[in-house]
Amino acid sequence: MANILTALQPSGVLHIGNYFGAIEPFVKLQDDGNTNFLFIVDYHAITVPQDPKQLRQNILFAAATYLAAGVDPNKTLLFQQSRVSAHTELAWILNCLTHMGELERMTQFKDKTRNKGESVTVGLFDYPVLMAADILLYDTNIVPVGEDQKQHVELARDIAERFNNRFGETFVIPKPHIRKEGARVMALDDPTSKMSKSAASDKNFLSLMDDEKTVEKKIKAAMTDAEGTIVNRPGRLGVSNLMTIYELVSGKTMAQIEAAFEGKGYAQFKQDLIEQINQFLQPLQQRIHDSLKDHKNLIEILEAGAQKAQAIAEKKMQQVREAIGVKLS
Ligand code: AQP
Repeated sequence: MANILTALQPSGVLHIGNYFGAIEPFVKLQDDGNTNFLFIVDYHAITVPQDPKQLRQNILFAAATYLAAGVDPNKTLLFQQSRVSAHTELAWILNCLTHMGELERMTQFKDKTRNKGESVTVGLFDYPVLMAADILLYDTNIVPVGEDQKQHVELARDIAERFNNRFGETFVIPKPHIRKEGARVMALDDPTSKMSKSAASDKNFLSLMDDEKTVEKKIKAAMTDAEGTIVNRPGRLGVSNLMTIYELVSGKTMAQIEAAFEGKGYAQFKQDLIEQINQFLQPLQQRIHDSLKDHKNLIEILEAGAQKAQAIAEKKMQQVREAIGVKLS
């Protein structure tokens, strides 16, 4: 029995990297008699500019996607981060234990701020501390995440250990849970960087809502190399990435994929990949549409989740306030 927790930003329509990196691994752990927390980190999303109307839609869309992916609100607390104010309160306290140098070393911060000059917000810099608060509030044991978030979970562990050493045992030390294949789905148009929903070009990602024509266009344009074989080898970034996507959506192994396409070229491989992706996406999209139709139900599920989460988080905050000496008795 463990506490399992993951979260996703409503910063755009979720992509297959988010699905296979975080949502599917979470859903697989959901049935093991664990206590499950899945939330929509809207306060993380505003670390970069968001249009308020679009943000509201993205929050509902994220909730509908989780339900469509198999998240069961009877087994999982599904809620919006902004509805539980303890997340930001704990983040402030943890800020006072976190070193500037630790945040400066975060590779996601470096990637997201490249060429941005002075317009980078303090919120984006501080993002990993809010994420540490998200995790530590709920005595989390396991955090299913994509490879890109491993460094942030490790920082949460370091902060928890520091807090426990200074103020006494308060936080559980969490562990990242990273799948072997598909932990880092790369961008279709640049396989040296990860697929990202807020990328400047929509050729970067395969959205969970892409229709057949869009999938076809994106896969046909996806970067490969001059070799022309369907063989997964280190250094063949574009081809290996497409083969990984094939593996994820079809459930086949790399060896099976290599055998099926031996002696065949990119045109045939890409055509088959397009079909596999569409077969995977269409039923999921149908379920997302069905869920979105019942707007009221989505809001009720999020609200019920928030109320339960608030009660758990407030208990932990009382312990924290007492430990650091701000609670008077
Ligand atoms: N390319 C990826 N491959 C595998 N897993 C991925 N994840 C993200 N990209 C990939 C995992 O999805 C979960 C949710 O991520 P997030 O929404 O909190 O933010 P992120 O990691 O910054 O993801 P994006 O898509 O790149 O969002 P933007 O563009 O808004 O920053 C995490 O578990 C993450 O590891």
